Amino acid sequence: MPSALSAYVSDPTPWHGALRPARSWLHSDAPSRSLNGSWRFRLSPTAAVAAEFSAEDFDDRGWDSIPVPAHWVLEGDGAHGRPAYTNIQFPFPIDPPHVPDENPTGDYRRHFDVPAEWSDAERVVLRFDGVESLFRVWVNGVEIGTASGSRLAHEFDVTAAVRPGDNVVAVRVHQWSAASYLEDQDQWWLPGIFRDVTLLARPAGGIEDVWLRTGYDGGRGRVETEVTAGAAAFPVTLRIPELGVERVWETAADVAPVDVPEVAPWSAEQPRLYDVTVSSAAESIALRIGFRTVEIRGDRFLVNGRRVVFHGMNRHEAHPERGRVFDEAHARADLARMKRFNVNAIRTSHYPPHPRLLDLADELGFWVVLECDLETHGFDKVGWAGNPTDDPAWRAACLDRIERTVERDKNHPGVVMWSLGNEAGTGANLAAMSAWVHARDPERPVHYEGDHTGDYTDVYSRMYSTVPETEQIGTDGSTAPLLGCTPAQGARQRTRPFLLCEYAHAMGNGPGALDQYEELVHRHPRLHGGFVWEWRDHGILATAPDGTPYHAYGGDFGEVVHDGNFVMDGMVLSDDVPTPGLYEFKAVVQPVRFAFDGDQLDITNLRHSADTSDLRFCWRVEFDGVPVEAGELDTPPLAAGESGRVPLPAIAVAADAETWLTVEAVLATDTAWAPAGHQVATAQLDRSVRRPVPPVRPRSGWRPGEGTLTLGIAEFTGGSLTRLAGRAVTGPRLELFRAPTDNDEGTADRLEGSDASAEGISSAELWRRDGLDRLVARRIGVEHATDALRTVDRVSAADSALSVTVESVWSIEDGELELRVEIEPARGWPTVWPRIGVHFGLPDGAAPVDGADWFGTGPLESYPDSLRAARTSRFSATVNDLSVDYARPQETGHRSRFRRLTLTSGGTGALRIDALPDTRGRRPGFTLARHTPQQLARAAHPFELPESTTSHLFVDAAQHGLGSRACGPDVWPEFALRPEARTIRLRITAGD
Ligand code: IPT
Repeated sequence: MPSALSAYVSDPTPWHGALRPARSWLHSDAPSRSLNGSWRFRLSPTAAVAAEFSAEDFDDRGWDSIPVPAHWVLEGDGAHGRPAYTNIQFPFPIDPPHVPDENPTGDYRRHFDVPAEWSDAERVVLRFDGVESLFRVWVNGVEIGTASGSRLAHEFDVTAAVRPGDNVVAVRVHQWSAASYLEDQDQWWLPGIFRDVTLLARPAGGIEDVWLRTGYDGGRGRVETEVTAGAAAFPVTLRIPELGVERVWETAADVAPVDVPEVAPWSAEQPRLYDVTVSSAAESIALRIGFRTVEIRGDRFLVNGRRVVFHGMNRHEAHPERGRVFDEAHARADLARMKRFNVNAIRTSHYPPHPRLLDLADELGFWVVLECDLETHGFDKVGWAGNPTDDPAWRAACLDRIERTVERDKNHPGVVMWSLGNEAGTGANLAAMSAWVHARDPERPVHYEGDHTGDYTDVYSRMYSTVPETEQIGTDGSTAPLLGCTPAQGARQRTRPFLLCEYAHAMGNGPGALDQYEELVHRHPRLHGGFVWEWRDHGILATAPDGTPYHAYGGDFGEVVHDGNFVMDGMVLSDDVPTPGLYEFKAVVQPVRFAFDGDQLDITNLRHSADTSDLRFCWRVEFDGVPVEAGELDTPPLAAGESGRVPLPAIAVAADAETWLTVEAVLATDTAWAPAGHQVATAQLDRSVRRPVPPVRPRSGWRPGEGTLTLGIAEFTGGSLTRLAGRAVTGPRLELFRAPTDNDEGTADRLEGSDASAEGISSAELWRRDGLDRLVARRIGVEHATDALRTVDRVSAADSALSVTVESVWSIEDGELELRVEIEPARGWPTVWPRIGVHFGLPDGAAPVDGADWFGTGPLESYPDSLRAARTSRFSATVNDLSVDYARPQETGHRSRFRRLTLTSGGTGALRIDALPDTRGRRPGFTLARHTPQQLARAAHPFELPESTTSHLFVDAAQHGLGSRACGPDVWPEFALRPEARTIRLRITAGD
C-alpha cells in the first residue's frame, strides 16, 4: 500500500491548493521580498516521512542549512546525495505514474518577515521560479498547496496564512514524482529549490498581468495591449517615453492598439528595445518591447518580412558548481560569447530558462525558440506504451506546462517560436498543447520535432538528418521519403519552413561537416538553418582521489544506470573554454562572405536585415606568416542580402616565401558583446608563386649496414635513430591509431552516402579489432649508401595478417638531413584508418621540448572536415596549449598542412622540421603532445593520464575526418581516410 503520506507523488495532476493562474514574469514596483538565502534543511530517504516539520513551532535547530536557490545534491560535499546523469533512461522503474519508495525528500524551513504596511495588500503571493520535481508548501503551519513542473513558475496565494512580523514557511520537495516522467531530458537529475523564491505584495488596484504584442511593418510599429486587472486598476496608462506615447485607458474594454508612425524594428542583429511602463495608480510595470512581426508565408519563416536563418545553439542551463541555478553574470558572459562566435539563435532546450535569460536575449539579440518543460523520452524503451503525451490521464499536466511556459515569457520580442517540448513521442496531448498555443498566441508558430508528419505543428523540424536527406527536404519536387511520413505527408511537410532543432552533435572533438549544412541553407530557402547540439558541456566540478579537480560526468557519482560522457557534448567546455568546434562554427556561419576574383573582392552581406555600416574591412599581407603590409578597404555599406565588389590592393608577392592576403570584417565600434576590432568574418587568398619541390634523388650503391652511423645531425644504431642534433629521439615509427574521439566511438546508423563504417559498429571498435592501437614492427632490412641510410619494416598487429611496409630513407640533400618515409599498405585492410603518420619520441632531457612554433594552419587543431577556422600563418604554442582538454581524453591537437615546424624548449628552437609536399601537393599535419594515443585512449578523465616524461611528435600524411557519429552522420566519404600509400618527406635541421 502506498503511504497516504506520500500518495500525491504519483498524481499526474498534483497542483492543488491556492495556486494562482500563470502570468508573465514582470518587473513591477509593487513591494516584494526575496526569500533566497539560507534555509534550514533535512533530507530523508523516502517521501513517506511525517510532515510534522510544517508546524510553526517545530524545532529545526538540529537541521543543516542550505542555500536557496541550490540543488541539494550539489551542496554539503556529498552529505545530501549525489547528482545522477541519464540521457534517455529513466533512473527509476518505468511504472507510470509511480516512483520508487526510495525517493529523496528535502524538507526546507525558514522564517521571514512581513512588513506591517503589507496589510494594505490585496493579496500576498509566494512565488517559486523553479523546484525539482514536486513540492508542497506550508506557511505558519497552514497547508498552502502542491505543485510540479520543475522549470516553471508557480505562485501561491498565501494571504490568509501570513501575518505582519515573523512567519515560517516550510517546503517539502520530492526528487521523484509523476512529473519526473514528463521531465526525462538528457541532463543531470538535480533536485531542490533551484530558482528564486519571492514573496510579493499584490496591491489593491494592481495589474495582474500585461501582454504587449508588437508588430512592425515598413517603419510603422503597433502595440496591442492585453491588461489583466480588476476594475479598480483603471485608469491604466501605457507610456513609451522615447516615442512620445502616452495612452490612458479608462476601462479594460477601452484598451486599444497603439500605432506608432516611426519606429526602429527589433532583430537579433539590431536588438532595438523601447522602455515601456504600464501603470495603474497602485502599480507600475516596466517592460522593454521590440517591434517585430513574426509570420510564415508559404515555406518561409519571416520576421519583419525577411527570412530568418538560425545559426543557433541548444542551450541548457548548466554550471559546473551551481548546476541549473541561474547566475546572471555567468549567463550574460555566455550569451556575449555566443554573439562573438556568430551565434544568432537559441533553442531553450528543453525547458524555459530562468526568466532573466530572456531579458538578456532580447537585449543582446537572439532569435529564441522557447521550449516547454516536457520530455518523455524513456518511453521509447517500451515502444511508447503508456506515453503521457497520448494518455488522457496526463492531458491536464501537459496543458498546464505549456500554459505556464507561454504565459511566463510571452512578452519577449526575442521569442519567435514556441516549442512544445522534446522527444516526447507524439499524441493527442501534444496536439492539445498546440491548439492551446494557437488560440492564445496566433502569431508565433508552434514547433515540435516529434510531430514528424506535421499534424499539429507549423514548421517542419528534424534532428541530425544527414546532409543528403536535409538537401532532399529543401529540394522542390523531391519525392524522397521523409522520416515517418507517407508520400502525402512528406509533400505537406515540404510546403513548410524547415529547421534542424538539433544537428552537429558537438561531443568531444568535432563536429565535422558544419560547412556542408551551412551550404544547403543558401541553396534551398525552405531550409532555415538550425541549432547545434549543444552549447555547453555539463561537467560537474569534482575532485579526483589525488586532489586534482576535474569535470565529472555520468558514472562518476556511482549511479546505478547512467549515460557516461554523453552529457559532455558542448561547443564550450565545462569551464567556459570555447572548443575548436566553436571556432569552426563561427567561421562557417560568418554573416559576411568574401569571394576573390582576380584583383577584385566580392563581399556579400548575408545578414537578416542589418547593413554593414557597423563593420570596417581590413586587409593584410604575410610572407611565410610574417606580416609585411596592411590597410583598410574602402567599402560602402551593403544592405542585407546585397553584394558589392571592391578592388584588392596591389600587393608585393615574395619570391622565396608564401604570400597570403587576409581580409577581415571587424566591428567598427564597441558593442555590448565585443570591443571594436572584434573579427566578425575573414577569408584568405593564396598569392604565392609556385616554387619547385626538390625531386627525390635516385641513389645507388646500397649495401647491408649495421652498427652506428652519423648522417649530419642524425645518429643511428642498428639502423634506428638515436639522436638528432645531440638530443635523444626515437622513431620514426608508423602510427595508424588515434585516441578515438566520441564520434569515432559512435554507432549512430546514419550512413547514407558513406561506406566509411560498418552498421552498428563504431570505427574505434574496428580499429581495436584490427589492432591499430598495438602495432608491432619487424625490421626487414638496413642498408647504407653514401650519405644515406635505408630501413624497411613490416608493421602489423598480434593475431593479424594485415600489414604495412614502411621504408624510411635518411639522406643528406643540399647539405640538409632529409627523411623520406614511404608507407605501403599490403592488401586486405578492410576499414578506414584514423591516421597515416609517423611518431617520434623526444624524452625529456636537460632541455625538454615544451612548445612549437610553426608556419602552417592554425591557431587551433583542424581535421579534413573541420578546416574552415584554420588560417595559414605563423603560430606558436606550448605543448599543453596544443591539446584541448576534452572531458574524456581523445584525439586532439592535429595542425593540418604545416610547412615549417620548430620544436622549442623554453622558448628557444631545438629542432626545425620543414615538410615537403608530396607529388600531389599534399602537406602533412603535425601533433605535438605529452601523451601517446594509446595513453589517451586508456584514460576516462584527464586526471587518469600518467605522468609524462616525453614529448611526442606525430607527423601525419593524413587524418580521418571527424563527422558527428556520436549522434548523427558518420564522416563524409570525401573526408574518410581509406588505407592508402602515402609519402612523408621532411628536412630536419638543428635550432630554429
Ligand atoms: C537528442 C535529444 O533531443 C537531446 O536532448 C540530446 O539527448 C541529443 O539527442 C544527444 O546528445 S535525441 C537523440 C535520440 C537523437
